[in-house]
Order: sequence, then structure tokens, then C-alpha cells
Amino acid sequence: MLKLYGRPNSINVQKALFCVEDLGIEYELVLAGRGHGVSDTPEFLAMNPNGLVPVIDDDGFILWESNAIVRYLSAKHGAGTLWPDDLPTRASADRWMDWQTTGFSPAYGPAFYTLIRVPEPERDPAQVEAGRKAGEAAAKILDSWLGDHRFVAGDTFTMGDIAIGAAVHRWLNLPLERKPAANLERYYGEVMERASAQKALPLPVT
Ligand SMILES: N[C@@H](CCC(=O)N[C@@H](CS)C(=O)NCC(=O)O)C(=O)O
Repeated sequence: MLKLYGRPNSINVQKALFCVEDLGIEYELVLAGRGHGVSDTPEFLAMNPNGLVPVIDDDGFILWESNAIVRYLSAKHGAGTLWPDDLPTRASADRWMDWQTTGFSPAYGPAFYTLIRVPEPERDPAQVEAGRKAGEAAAKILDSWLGDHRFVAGDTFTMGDIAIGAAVHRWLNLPLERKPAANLERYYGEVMERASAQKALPLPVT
């Protein structure tokens, strides 16, 4: 059975969880990472020398990097659904996955980290504001795209929505004032209708 190592409040682990739940794959979650330990053991470091989660063990095939995991599982189990058959559609899903990890999440990252992980008396409001501002700019790009696209790669839910859905979940649930973004809200509502999203993307964000 597929083993997934990670902690469920990590966005990168949430992407892998969202993916396995959506694909209906049988899996075992092995709690690992901050608060759970495991990721600093020699056995874990032999799987992922970065000491980071998520990691999967698929019958002896070890893979780390959340988006690589989502792509691998989608290609293996989700041909025609999470893994679109049409090459441009697949490339578009891929593009949004990369944007999530290099653009959107790092943009609001300082606000997320400060508001969720730093004790209130130690919070630097400048970090919150920097994350809010950059997050708004990135969210505006996505909101505009979603005005013309039901899901990020087109009419159907794909692996692109696994990564973007997890990131939107965080952004829209940060205790922050955000500008209204009707397309993003509509999209988030559709993503969260999925049982897999409800399981992988809990509230509050922690
Ligand atoms: N690029 C990697 C980043 C992995 C990463 O930074 N994981 C964080 C959790 S989001 C981690 O393992 N932090 C240390 C820990 O939880 O012990 C990926 O997408 O999988």
C-alpha cells in the first residue's frame, strides 16, 4: 500500500493528501515532520535527504517534492481526469502548479507565517502587510483567469486544481482583510464541494 509521510497541516502534504483522496487510492499516512519527529531519523533522511515532507513510498519507489508526487500519482491513477489527455490542457495544469509553488504561496507566505506560526506578541506587522500586498497581487492574476475558466486548466478539475486549491484555501482563510475576488470565491466554493478537499483542507488553517 502507498505510504505517505507528512503532517496534515503542511500545505505540501495537503496537496499529496488531496490528490490521493481525490484519486481514491488506498494509502497509509505516516505522521512525520514538525511536532511528529520521524523526518530527522536516518531512515527518513535516506528517503529524503532534505528532511522535508511530503514523501511517498509506492511499493519501494520513493518520491519527494509535493508537485512531483501529485504529477506522478495523477499520471499513474488519473489519466483523463487529474492528468488530462490533451497536452495543452496538461501543460496549463502544470503551469499553474509551478505558479502555486513559486509565485502564489511565496507571495502571501510572510503573512501566513506571521499570523499562523508566530505568537501574537512577537508578530511583525510589516511582514503581515508585505504578505497581504503580494498575496493580493497574485490573487488578482488568478481571479482574473478564473473569470474565463471554471477550473485552472479549463472546464474540468485537474491536478492543477490540487495545488491551486490548497493554496487558495490558505489565502482565503487567513485572518486578513482581502479585496473582494468573486471569481476566486466561486472557484474555491466549487473546489471545496469535493469530499477529497474537505478531507485534505481542514479549517482553521494551522
Ligand atoms: N518543495 C518541497 C517543500 C517541502 C517543505 O518545505 N516541507 C515543509 C512542510 S510544508 C517541511 O517539511 N517542513 C519541516 C517539517 O515539517 O518538519 C515540496 O513541495 O514538497
